[in-house]
Amino acid sequence: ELGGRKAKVEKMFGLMDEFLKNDPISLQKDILDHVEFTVARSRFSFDDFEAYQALAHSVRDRLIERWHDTHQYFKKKDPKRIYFLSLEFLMGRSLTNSVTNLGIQDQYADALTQLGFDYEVLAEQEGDAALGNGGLARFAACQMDSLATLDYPAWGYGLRYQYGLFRQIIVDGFQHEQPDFWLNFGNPWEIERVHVSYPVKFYGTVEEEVLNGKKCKIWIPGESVEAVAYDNPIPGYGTRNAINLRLWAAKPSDQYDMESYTTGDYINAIVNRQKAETISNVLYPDDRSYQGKELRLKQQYFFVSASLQDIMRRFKDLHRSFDEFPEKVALQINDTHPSISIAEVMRVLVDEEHLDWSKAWDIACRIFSVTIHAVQPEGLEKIPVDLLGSVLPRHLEIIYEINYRLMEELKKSFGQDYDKLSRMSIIEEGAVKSIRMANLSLACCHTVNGVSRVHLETLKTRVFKDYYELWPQKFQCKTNGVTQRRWIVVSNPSLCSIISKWLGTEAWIRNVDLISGLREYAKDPDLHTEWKNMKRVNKMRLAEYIETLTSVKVSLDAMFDVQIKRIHEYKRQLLNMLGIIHRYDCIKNMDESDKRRVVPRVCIIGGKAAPGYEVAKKIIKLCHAVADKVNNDPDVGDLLKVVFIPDYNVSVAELVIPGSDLSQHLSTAGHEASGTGCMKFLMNGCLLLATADGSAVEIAEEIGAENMFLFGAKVDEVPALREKGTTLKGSLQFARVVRVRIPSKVFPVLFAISMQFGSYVAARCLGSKVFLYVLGNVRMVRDGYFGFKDYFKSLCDTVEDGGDFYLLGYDFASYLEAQAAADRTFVDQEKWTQMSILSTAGSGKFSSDRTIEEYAQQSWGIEPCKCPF
Ligand code: GL9
Repeated sequence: ELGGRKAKVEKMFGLMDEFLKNDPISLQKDILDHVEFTVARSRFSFDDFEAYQALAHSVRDRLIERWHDTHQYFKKKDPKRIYFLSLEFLMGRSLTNSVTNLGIQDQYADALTQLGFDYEVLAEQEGDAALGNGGLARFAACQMDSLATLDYPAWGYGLRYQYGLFRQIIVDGFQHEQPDFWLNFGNPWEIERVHVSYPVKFYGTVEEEVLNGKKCKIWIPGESVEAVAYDNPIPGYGTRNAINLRLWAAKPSDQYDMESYTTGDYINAIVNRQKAETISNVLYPDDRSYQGKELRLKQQYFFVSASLQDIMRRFKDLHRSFDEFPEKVALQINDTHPSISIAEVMRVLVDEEHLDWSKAWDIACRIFSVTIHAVQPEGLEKIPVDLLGSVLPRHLEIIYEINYRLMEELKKSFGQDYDKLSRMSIIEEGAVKSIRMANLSLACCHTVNGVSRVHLETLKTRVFKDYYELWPQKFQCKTNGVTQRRWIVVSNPSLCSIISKWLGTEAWIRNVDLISGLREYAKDPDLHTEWKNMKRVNKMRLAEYIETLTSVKVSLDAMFDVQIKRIHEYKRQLLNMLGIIHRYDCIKNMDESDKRRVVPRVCIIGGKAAPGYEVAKKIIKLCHAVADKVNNDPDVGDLLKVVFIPDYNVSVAELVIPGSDLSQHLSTAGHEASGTGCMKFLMNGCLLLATADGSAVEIAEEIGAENMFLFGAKVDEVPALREKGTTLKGSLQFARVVRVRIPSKVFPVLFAISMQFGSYVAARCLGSKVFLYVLGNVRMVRDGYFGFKDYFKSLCDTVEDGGDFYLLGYDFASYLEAQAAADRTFVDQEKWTQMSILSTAGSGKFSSDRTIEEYAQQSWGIEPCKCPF
């Protein structure tokens, strides 16, 4: 009977078109079908949002088609697969990215025009999928794009949060958080897989059992929650491959609370069942400090357990023995968040598959690799032993066993060096006994990756020094990258055409090294004209956006100077603010002839502060307080505008980055593991003003330090500067701005003297005059010049009384110099444009395609598996 059905289906297929058609008529028909049958509106009456939904569904059909073929092909070829485990993916919008990667954007635009719709308008209807906090999560999304494009047999696994990262709204200049219930209007980009579901267990006890005369442990769980798969196809560019990002949602399981049913408490049993869903409800919005939260641990184990069941099922479909597991499976742990998977693999192999411990451990060590995204040891996750023991009792035992064996091995190398042993132990003793998840990863993973060269160095010499000395070969540098598909092709189509035109090919979209070919034309006046026009049009779009959101009108002739990223003390948005205050103060002190020489600026800041991060929230308020004063000061006019862009997210970045002239990356050296925003700006030809930190060091090598504005203390100078305890305190007695004319030869002497007395002096030429500034800007904030005196006090203390841990005082002078250099260069538009072209031309290394190739070859040992067209 089965055979008969197969024959009928094959006959049917013979009648169908081989693939969905992509000519404008077929697309229109498909869109209208979806209006009528998916969105269930009349094809004679539907609005923009409904049109977007229908459009999205027609794209989704095309994605599914490729996605099926890809997975069938993977199944047939059975290559080694990479499974990318990440608690966060920041996908943003999918529509334009999908049609671009499918190569049918023009056809869709035509089809819609013929239906009387504008593609751009419909694309704006889509909300952002913000299932992540920031850089780490967006990097995961860029990597998925590269994995698909480079035809790697890859799967992403994560959590399908119902609430993404909070929406930021600004009320009177203060940040407020609102829930992001992003699934409210449906999500056409996912496919619900009701049949792909696995039970995930929690709590309970561990018991001993005798099996075939051997003692074994079994876990008797106390709670079971069902994990249901939602698949998100990820199309590659210029290939038929579309890979899968599988996100898990928690659903109550029938076995959730058997007890209450049997005792007849029906209503309570149902209410309790519902609690299961809370596991995947909400993304933790603090990017670093969620230590010790039970729900967080449950989220981690929930997605890890479901993913591993899925991976093992797929493996067992084709293979009998786990001996082959490492030849078929590579598991990538994105930061320490999914590292409980190491204990889970051991539990499954030992308790369920009955492998010997050492055999199981050997397998685990061959499949896992980890990437660390943090710099500070405090950023590494620790789980209190009591918590782990209650939620995952068997896993705690397993971790103890791993640690016991590790310590025995270490004793062979280090003898009785108990200090070292206790530093390297997976278990941290102390007031709260905890599991160090990073050490668990280090003990097991064959590769430990840093995200930039500077970062790897920090891992080797500070954070994981002991481990590095023991296993140097494990440590590798994989400098981050971003996908040029989203960050140029999708978000800056005019730049994309210029690049393709001048290179005479679109091949750079898949092979980004070719982009260096632009260097040859860096001085070409025709290219300059096109480049400047492109920038101006993008600035216009951004200016309109700014005006709609903030009612501030900005001049297109001004330099658009941008700092967008999470608000963090180490990222030093406060340094930017002090620079702006300083600029404002200078302008206020100028006469008309001086003013004519000032380069007008629009200072744009955007970013979210973690809801519980008070200092960061004060910085946001300061931006607004300064903006209020500056933007309404008739003495200033267009010379300076300050704009805070609310609710920064991926889509906002796609709009802002192409429209900016200068971007700021101000982290205190040694604090930004990599930074990826800077790479997006670089690709878009925005000049960088940056400290020598994270990936900026490598950017300088690629484009030449002379093509960016570098400033500030170097990584290896920072500890000594902190030691000296330099603070801003000394400078407070001084006036705000002292205007004197002095010959520039005297500057170094003045700097030296001022350092002696613990104050900071900056000198700068503006117009015909030389100014000598003594840093008193903090004092202006403290004295209430911008209002909210009491509120800002503690913020001022962080730089004045708090020891200035992030060295704002020390770096201020060189920051101002870098800013002055940017001003001087901007006046020379030819020079600026040339530097801008050289930035884009030098951005090739910072494609996530390069990053993924390095991971594939050096860590995962996987080969491309290209689905034939
Ligand atoms: C981060 C680092 O801080 C960044 O420097 C790095 O570029 C990215 C990606 O590797 O990872 N680690 C981290 O926790 N975040 C990062 O951005 N924070 C967020 O994702 C909010």
